[in-house]
Amino acid sequence: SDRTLLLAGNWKMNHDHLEAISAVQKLAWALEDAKLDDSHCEVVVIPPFTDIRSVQTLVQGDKLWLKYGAQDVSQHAPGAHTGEIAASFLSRLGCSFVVIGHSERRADNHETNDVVAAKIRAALSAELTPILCVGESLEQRQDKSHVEFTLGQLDDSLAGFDANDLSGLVIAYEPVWAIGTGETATAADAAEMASAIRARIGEKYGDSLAQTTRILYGGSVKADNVAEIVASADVDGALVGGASLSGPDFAALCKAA
Ligand code: G2H
Repeated sequence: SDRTLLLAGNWKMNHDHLEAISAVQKLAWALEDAKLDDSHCEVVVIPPFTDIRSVQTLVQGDKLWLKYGAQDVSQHAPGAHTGEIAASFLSRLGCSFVVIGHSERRADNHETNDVVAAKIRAALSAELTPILCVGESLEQRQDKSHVEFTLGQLDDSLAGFDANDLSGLVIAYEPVWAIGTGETATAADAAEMASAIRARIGEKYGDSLAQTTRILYGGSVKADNVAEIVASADVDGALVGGASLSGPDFAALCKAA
């Protein structure tokens, strides 16, 4: 496809700001050693909020080609919302992307599809690219309601938007049962859901958005399974947790993709 391969490293709650500097520096060196550049893929690191300023300083200071983003964003505009982080703050720190609706936040922080939709709206208004996460539980996979459930999450998370709003949107299909468990969906499972998601985007927003939307797979992606996963026509990259924490490991994964 014409879509640029996207490899996004979601660090989750790992690495403080000092560890972040070292991890990004090592990633940059390893990407250089592997002779990778942005003609092969887009590489994104997604650290905790407290690391972002340090990552910005390093990326801009050393003119690194990798991009960075945040793991969450407030749905609110700046104001009286204790503990929240506004989308405009993230874009001012040079963030390109923001993960929205990760299953860990849906589970731990009771994020509903309505909240996810509001966060997407906030991100878009600050010119951040949302990485919208959707995906089913093990129970839903077993009773075969996984496609219906995941497309329902997609519909509800995108309620109220039109095709113009959503240009550039990234969707990550992350089956909950494959996250951090060592269980990976098969490449065929990932391909099936990615093509169902693309078809649904096409039905609702038209073919042009369907063809430009990047769809990632996430859930225990590693250097030794990434190639098979991104070989599917509808899978445009990966959202990587554990295997993105070490710079050299993540660079190896990017090279293998
Ligand atoms: C899924 C993924 C990244 P991991 O959550 O978002 O994490 O690769 O550790 O399963």
